Amino acid sequence: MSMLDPVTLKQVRSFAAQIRLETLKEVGARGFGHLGGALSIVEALAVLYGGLMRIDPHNPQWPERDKLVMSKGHAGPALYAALALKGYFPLDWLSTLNQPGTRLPSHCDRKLTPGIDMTTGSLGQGVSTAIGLALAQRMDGMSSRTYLITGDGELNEGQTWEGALFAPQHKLTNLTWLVDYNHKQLDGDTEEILDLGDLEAKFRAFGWATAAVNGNEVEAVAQALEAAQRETAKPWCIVLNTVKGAGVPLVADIALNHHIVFEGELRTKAIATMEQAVAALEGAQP
Ligand SMILES: Cc1ncc(C[n+]2csc(CCOP(=O)(O)OP(=O)(O)O)c2C)c(N)n1
Repeated sequence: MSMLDPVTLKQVRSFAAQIRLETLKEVGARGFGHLGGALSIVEALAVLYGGLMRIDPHNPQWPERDKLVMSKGHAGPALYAALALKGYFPLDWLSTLNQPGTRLPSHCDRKLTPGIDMTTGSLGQGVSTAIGLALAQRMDGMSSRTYLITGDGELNEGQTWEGALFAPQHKLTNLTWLVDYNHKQLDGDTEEILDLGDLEAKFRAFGWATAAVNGNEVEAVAQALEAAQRETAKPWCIVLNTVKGAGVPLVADIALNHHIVFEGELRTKAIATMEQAVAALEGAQP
């Protein structure tokens, strides 16, 4: 069933706002974290977990499920917020983020957190593991799919380009790669460090079916992901044009917002603004 009807889109927009709010509260409880790159992928997570992926939150190990590899593992907090809101684990786990003994570490760990399909954090490696999962799904005759999220700075890793060559050669139509093109990496702009240029054209040249969309707009993301599901010849790469810190101007306006201290007035104001946004969306008409 398409996610593009107005009622579903309204629900997904509301889900995105809730993911954003819970991410702020979660990182706020720890006082610091990778906030910028967690916020930029919220709409993608809202579409994936808000209806696009075939999943069962009450059975996280369901063999027939679609899988997600969050290769930019430092964005775990946004994914944890989505998983908690879907009921994979209690919401109050979120306040334990990155604390000693937590089941929600700073970076994703599939052995600790229900709903995390792959352990990540060493950038680049998730491309290879996602390809392995997609190949295995196909070899096992499953109709399930694998979704991969990488950063743009992450594409500095040569391993990612090996995967970019491999997947089209093997016609991995069950693999969809989302690149979070927020133009920022740890310590500067991608254009200054290693310019990626026209990323969509690069992936097309490697043999992928592609789209470049506003990655912070749920309708555009849903449209592209649904097109990828219909594809029968190539894997899809969706370039998400996003803003690092999207949806939270107080964070987006910080030039180096990769890993920030998030406490005091900044935390209070950002959370209060997001609470208002959640309330406004809940009352909105489709
Ligand atoms: C192999 C490896 N090298 C370095 C790091 C440290 N590191 C963590 S995040 C990051 C920047 C990633 O930038 P990008 O992929 O653009 O992420 P985003 O801006 O979307 O958060 C770096 C260098 C790492 N996690 N893994």
